[in-house]
Amino acid sequence: MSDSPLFQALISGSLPARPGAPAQPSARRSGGPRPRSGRIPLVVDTDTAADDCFALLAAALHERADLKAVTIVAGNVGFAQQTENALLTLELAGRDGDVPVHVGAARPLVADWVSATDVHGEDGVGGQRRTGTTEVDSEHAVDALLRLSRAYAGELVIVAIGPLTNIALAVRRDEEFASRVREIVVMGGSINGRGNITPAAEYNIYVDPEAAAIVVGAGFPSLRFVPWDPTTIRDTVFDAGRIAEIEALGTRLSAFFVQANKATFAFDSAAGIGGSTHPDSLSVLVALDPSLVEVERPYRVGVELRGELTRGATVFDWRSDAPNATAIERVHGKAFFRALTAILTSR
Ligand SMILES: [Ca+2]
Repeated sequence: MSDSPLFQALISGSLPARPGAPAQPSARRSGGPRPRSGRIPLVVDTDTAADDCFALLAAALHERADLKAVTIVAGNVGFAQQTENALLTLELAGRDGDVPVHVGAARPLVADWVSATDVHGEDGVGGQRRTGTTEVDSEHAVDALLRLSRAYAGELVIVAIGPLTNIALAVRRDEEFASRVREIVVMGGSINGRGNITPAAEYNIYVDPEAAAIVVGAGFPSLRFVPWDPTTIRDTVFDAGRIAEIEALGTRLSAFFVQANKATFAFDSAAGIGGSTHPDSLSVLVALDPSLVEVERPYRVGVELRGELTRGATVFDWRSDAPNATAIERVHGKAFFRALTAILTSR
């Protein structure tokens, strides 16, 4: 499908949007973050390893972000290690003890946990360890999500960059939860049918497809997907030249980035991608800066739960008259690189 003229026209933006879709592909479907106070109340739900860390740096340090909490979900690497990685990242950002870390679901709803240590290394941070002793908050991640959705009703933005277990549990705990969230940006799925953990499924959705199915059916006022393919592996690849640019920044955060990114860079390069990919940090930055988005279209998203070969695949129905989400199909890659390097330059 990805080689078809129709699909190529669609992803290149040369195809007119279908009737009823926004006239401009990059037009926002609904009320995105337009912060009244200039800063967006934000929660990042994360399986913290590698690019999750850089996403947390952006959330902790970007001038438009008011990071209220980090919530941890089962995913990339060992659960306790992910929590350590989040605390390490906040320490490096100078935000440990300031931004609470809440531990959430330590396994998917139904499926067995599947790690991504082959991609990100055993610990996901290249052996780096924190020096501080800040502890996690005693409140469960799902309770924190529900509380913050009430405290910032109509304003809260959630960026979900791991499997969707915590978000689905919040949806099931409180039927009004989704309606109180201004926007949720989900890193997951692919709009061209190409997965990364299986031929058909992207990792975050594959690990907990039942949770993903709950989230796409929850009625969030604005649900935006940052897909793996093609967006991430076309627009956010950092090749060796870009990694060298980051290393040359000479900051503590740039050194952290280079070390934490090494395993992913090696894996993705061996997979023929041409460098490391940064879907999680992209997800945070598009939530904060709409100008990074070049093409975004409405879809009705479904999740395959039973397919013999396709469990965990996302189906982006481009023909539906009842979209439940948008997909960010193309971003300004150079501007994204500049935005992330600005974060890495700041400390
Ligand atoms: Ca992640």
